[in-house]
Amino acid sequence: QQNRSHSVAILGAPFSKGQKRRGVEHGPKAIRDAGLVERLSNLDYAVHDFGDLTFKHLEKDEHFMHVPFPRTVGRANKLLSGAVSGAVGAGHTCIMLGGDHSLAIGSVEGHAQQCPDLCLIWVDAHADINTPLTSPSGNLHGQSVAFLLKDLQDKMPEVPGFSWLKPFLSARDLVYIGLRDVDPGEQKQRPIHLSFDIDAFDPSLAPATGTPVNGGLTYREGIYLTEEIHNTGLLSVMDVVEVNPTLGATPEAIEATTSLAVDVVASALGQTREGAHIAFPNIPEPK
Ligand code: EXY
Ligand code: MN
Ligand code: MN
Repeated sequence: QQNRSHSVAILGAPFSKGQKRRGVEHGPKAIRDAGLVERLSNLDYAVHDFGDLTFKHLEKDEHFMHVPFPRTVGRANKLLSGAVSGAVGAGHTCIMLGGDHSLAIGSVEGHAQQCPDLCLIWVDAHADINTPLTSPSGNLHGQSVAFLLKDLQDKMPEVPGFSWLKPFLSARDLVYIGLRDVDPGEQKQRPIHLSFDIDAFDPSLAPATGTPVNGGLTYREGIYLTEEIHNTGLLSVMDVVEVNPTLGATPEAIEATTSLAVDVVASALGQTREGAHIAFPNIPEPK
């Protein structure tokens, strides 16, 4: 694929106010500590680690209906949007390390500033398409998609902190997984935004996350999916969210989750299970 010597931007977003469990703000450090930069460098990418964004917790931020921290979440996403837009505008493929999944609002919005024709692939145990009026928990990480979709505009109240955001995505810009018969003329070359919630995997593989649900993706299914996305050559931004290193029962459980996060990023960026197709110019011979 085209990606050799292509540049990758890594953007840490240590933010957890889109849900009520603390710890997911340590996701970026945990994924870096699991060796992300080295893995991508070994795939021949020029890796630019932009470090972590600094988010402000607003003191005065009353609930909106039963939604906690609306202004804090809105402001964090506005900041993230600018950072993702800047990274994509500078020509990088951008990897956003969350943090909770409310961050997809700003990540996708910033991506869309540079690539208005993007399509969105949402890999998750959850649909994250509640509105404040349908949400059982109030948590914004379960509502990200509703903020993005034009189709839901008349179902969405005005949430404080989000006046900067105009919904821009159509339901048809969200990808289906499982299509089996697509004609050549139906294929569209569009930049892909892959929003990968680690809780899409089975909890036996990704235990260190806040809302695990049994019956998730196997390792093979998850890696197959990211390999196929790499093969399109169209990956532009990827979110990896909901890794919570404080929630593993054992150090092994935490390590399993963080190294899985590194594996899906490496796979989305072209690491293949049979080897990375980096040419060996001369096979060494014994003297
Ligand atoms: N659907 C539930 C809610 O809206 O509260 C649970 C959402 C969990 C969201 C997780 C991270 O993907
Ligand atoms: Mn999610
Ligand atoms: Mn989820």
